Amino acid sequence: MAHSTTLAPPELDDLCINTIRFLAVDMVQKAKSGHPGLPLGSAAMAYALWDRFLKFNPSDPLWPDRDRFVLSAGHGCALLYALLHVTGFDLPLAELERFRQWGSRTPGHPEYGKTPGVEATTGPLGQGFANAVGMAIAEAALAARFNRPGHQIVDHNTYVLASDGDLEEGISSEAGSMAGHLRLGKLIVLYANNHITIEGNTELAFTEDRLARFAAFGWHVQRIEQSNNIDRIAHALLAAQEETARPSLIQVRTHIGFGSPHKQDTAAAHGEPLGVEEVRLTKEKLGWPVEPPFHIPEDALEHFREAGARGSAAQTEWELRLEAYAEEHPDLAAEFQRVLHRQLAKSWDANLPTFTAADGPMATRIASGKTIAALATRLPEMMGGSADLTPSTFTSMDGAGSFEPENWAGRNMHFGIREHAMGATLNGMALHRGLIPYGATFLIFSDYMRPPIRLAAMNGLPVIYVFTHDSIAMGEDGPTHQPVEQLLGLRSIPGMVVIRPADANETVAAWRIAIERREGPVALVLTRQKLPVLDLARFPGIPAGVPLGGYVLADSPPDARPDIILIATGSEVHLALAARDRLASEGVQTRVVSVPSTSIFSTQSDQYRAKVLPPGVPLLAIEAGASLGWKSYVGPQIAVVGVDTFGASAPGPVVMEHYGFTVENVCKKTHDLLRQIKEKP
Ligand SMILES: Cc1ncc(C[n+]2csc(CCOP(=O)(O)OP(=O)(O)O)c2C)c(N)n1
Repeated sequence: MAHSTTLAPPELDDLCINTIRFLAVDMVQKAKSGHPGLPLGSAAMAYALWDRFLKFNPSDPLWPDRDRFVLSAGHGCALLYALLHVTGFDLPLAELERFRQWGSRTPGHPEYGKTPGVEATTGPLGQGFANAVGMAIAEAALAARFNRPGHQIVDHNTYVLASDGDLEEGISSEAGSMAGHLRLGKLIVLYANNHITIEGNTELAFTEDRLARFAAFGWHVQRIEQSNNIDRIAHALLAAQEETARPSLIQVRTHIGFGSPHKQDTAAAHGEPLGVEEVRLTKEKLGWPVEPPFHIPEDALEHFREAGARGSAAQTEWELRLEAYAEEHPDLAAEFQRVLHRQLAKSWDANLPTFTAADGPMATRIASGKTIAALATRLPEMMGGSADLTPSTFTSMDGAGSFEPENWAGRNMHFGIREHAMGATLNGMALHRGLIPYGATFLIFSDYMRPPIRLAAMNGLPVIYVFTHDSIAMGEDGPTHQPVEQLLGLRSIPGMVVIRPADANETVAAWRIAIERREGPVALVLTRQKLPVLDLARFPGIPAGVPLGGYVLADSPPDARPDIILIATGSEVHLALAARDRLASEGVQTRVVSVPSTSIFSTQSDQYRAKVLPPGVPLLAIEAGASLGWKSYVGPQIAVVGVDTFGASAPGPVVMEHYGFTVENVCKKTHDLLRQIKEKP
C-alpha cells in the first residue's frame, strides 16, 4: 500500500530526484568508471517507489516483512547506493566517494552481504529479475504456511528495477513465464525502457512488443511514456499493488543519461563517466549546483530520512502483530522464527535411513529419494523440485503437494524445463529466507544453470542441487547427455561443495552435509545406475568419513604402507574395491580411498590428508569424468582412469567398458604406474 503520509510538494520531489541523480553521477565521475546513464534516467521512478511505496527500515535492513527491492540492472548500482545513503542505511557518504574502490562497500555491481540494503548480487543481466521471482515464491509459500485468519505476518511485495538487457536475456522469459503461471501477484517490475544498450539503439536487436510478451505470460502490464512524472508512476504502482492475481510489469519510457546535453539517449551515457565538462553541463541543465560534488540539500535529506522513519514505524507495527500472533499461535510463531533463522528442527535427522547389503543394489538417485522422503517430514521448510525430471531425479516429497496458484502451501515445485530460471529462483528463495530450497536435473544440464550456481556460491546461499545421471554410465542417450567435464567445472567454482557419493549410505551422509551447510550451495551428484550398498557393518567408517570429504574405505593390509592408493569417487569406488581384490591376489597391496567431495577434502588439515594419502605412495585416481582435476590435485606419482573425450551412445556398462572402467584396465594401469616409478631413477 502507498504510504498515507502527505506527499512532498513537486519542487521537493524534484530536489530529491536530482539529489540521487547527481550523487550517482559524481560517484561515477570520481571513480572514473561506472554507469551514469541508467541512474539519470531511472531516478524518478526509483524515487517514486522508495518514497511512496517501498517498506524498508534502514536501521534494521533485514527485518523479515520488509519489501524486497532488486536492482536487476546491477550496472546502475550508483543509483541504489545513493538511495541507501540518503534514506539512512549504514552507508556513509565516504563510501559513496569510494565507489568501485578496493575494500569499499560500494562495489562495481551490488554484492549481497557487502552493503546493507542490497538484497541480491546482480550484474549478470536477467539474474536479479529471476531472483525476484524466487523471492516472491518464498513470500507466497511462507504466507500460505504461516498466516492465519486475522494474522497476516507475511505480507510484503517484491519490486524489481529491470533494464532492456534484463528483458533481452532468455532467463527473463523463463522466469516471467513461471511467475505468470504461478500468479505471483506481489511481484512488481519497473522496466526502464530507455531504448539503449551498449551497441546502440535497441532497434538493432530487440524489437518485440515486451508488454504483449508479458501479457501473454499472464502478467498485468502498464505503459508509461513520461519517465519523470512520478504521480503517473505512483498511480501505476498502486494499480500494480491492487492487482493481486497477476505479477505486474510497468514499462516506463526512460531516457538514458537524462539531462546530459550531449549524451542523453545515446549509448555514450551507458558505461563511462560523463566527463568533467558534461557533468557541469548536465548539472546546469537540471538546475543543480556544479560545486561541490556529492551535494545533498538539507531538505532532500530530511525528506528521504522520513521515508526511512516510516519503515521503522511499519516494522514496529509488524512486531506488535507478530506478538499477537505468537500469543494465539505460539507453536507456529516459534516455527516461523526457526525457519527464518535457518535453524534445523530438533531431531530433524531422526529418521534418516541406513542401508544394508540386504537392500540390494541401489542407484544413489534412489537412495537420495528415500532420504528426501525422510527429511521432508521433519523439515517442512524444504521446498524444491526439478526442471521436469522429477520421475528420473526422485526429488518429489510425497504428500507435500504441488506449489501451484491454487495451492501455495504445496512444497513440490514444478520449475518446468527452465533450468536457468530454476537456478536463479532457488537463489531468490534462499535470499528471502525461511525455506531450504533445492532443485534437480541431470548433471549434464547443470550447464544450463551455471550462472545462478556461480552466484549462489558467490552469495554464500544454502541452495541444494540434485544432479543425477552423473556420468557416461547413464548410457544410451549418448554423448549429449553424458556429463564429462561438469564435475570438474562445478568443483572449480569457489565456495561450491560438490559431493558424489559412492552408495546409498554415502548418499545419506551427503544429504546430511547439504542440509547442515549454511555458507553456500551443495551439489549432490548421483547415479542413474544401481550400485552395491557399502554395508556399514563392513565399512563402518562411512558416516564419519564422508563429512571429511575423503577417507580410507578399505586398507590392505591394515596399517601397513600400501604399494598404491586407489582413489575414487561415486560409482567408481566399487571398481576400485574390485580391483583391490584382484591386485591383492597379484601381490600388490592397495588402499582404497573414497573421496565423495574433493571440495571438502581439500579443506582438511595437512595432517589428515597426509594420513589418508601418505606422501610418496603412488596414486591411481578413478573417476568417470575429466581427468584434469586429479592430475593437479594429487602430485606427480599418479595415473588417472578418466574420460577426456565426449561419451558415446550405448548401454551404460558397454560405454564404461570401452572407456576403460574395468578391473582389468585398473589393474593394468596400476602395474604400469608401479613399473614406471621403479624404472625412474
Ligand atoms: C549476462 C550479461 N551479459 C552482458 C553484460 C554486459 N552488459 C552490461 S550492461 C549491458 C547492456 C546495457 O543495456 P541495458 O540493459 O538497456 O542498460 P542501460 O543501457 O539502460 O544502462 C550489457 C550487455 C552483462 N552485464 N550481463
